[in-house]
Amino acid sequence: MAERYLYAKSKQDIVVRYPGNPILTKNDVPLAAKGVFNSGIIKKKDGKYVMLCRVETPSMKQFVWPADSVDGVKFQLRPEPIIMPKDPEFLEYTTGMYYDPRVTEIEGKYYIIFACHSTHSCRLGLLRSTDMVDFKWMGFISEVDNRNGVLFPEKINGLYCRYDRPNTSDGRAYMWVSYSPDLIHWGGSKAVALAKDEWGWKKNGPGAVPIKTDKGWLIIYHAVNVQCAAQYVYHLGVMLTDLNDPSKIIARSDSPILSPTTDYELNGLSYAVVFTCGAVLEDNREVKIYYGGADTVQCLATAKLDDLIDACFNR
Ligand code: BMA
Repeated sequence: MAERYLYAKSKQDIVVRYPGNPILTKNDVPLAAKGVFNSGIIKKKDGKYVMLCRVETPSMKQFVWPADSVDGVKFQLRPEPIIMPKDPEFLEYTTGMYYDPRVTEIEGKYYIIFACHSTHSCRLGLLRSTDMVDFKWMGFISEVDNRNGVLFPEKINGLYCRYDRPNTSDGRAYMWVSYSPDLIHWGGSKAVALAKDEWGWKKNGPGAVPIKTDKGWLIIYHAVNVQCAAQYVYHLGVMLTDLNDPSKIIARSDSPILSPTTDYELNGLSYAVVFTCGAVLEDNREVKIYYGGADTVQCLATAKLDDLIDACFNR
């Protein structure tokens, strides 16, 4: 038991919180907001970062709001959020709740998967952009009760690949992989990672866009345990999957790499949440992990890529 605790402690130490956290709060949003969190991120070829922020207003309206940065730390929200599609398919479905965007660059184009709510529960929607300024609606890409869609940055065996998190009838949820020839029609679905660890027995789901390494795809995911009968606690974990078959787990950390412990992770619109929608691998092999704290503020932490890989092997 003592050994296990020491393990967890050392793993959490490999992820270093940015001392100036949170990097964005509701005060940075150009309208009355309750929170800004769970933001997707992309570092473009020109070295500039664009974050797609989840902004929530006091009346529970949600916006996907771009923010720019030259250093990946200081972000400035643009004057306007992304104008959501006028497409009849979209308008008929949505209740104005869309959130948790993930941005993936594939073959020079940017694709954004986000969760979209309606009376039929949650589905995944897809936007495309060539410049991270204009965004084009591509359609819904899942049935209902599915969220946390994340695209891989390249095709695998000639097909686009994604992880997502459909709910299961027992009230639990875990990561699945699916494939598509055109990003719209998906199949070949397979469960990847069952929710099983003590700190993630209730649910797990993809977080950041997978990072390609010579040891496999590095997956930074969220994992949930329930404390005191009703309290969900969201952690981050890491695993490595096979480069040609992302349903095969090569190695998986047996303890979280980040758990809610600071005030801005424990206290907010929700209690005890760290939740990532994006990470950036820098040239010096530092990984910037962007994460929401307590469903209220946007935070940043860093880790060395090699430490994250070692964590997967429980080294
Ligand atoms: C998940 C998602 C996230 C949220 C998290 C914690 O299911 O809905 O948007 O951050 O719950 O509340």
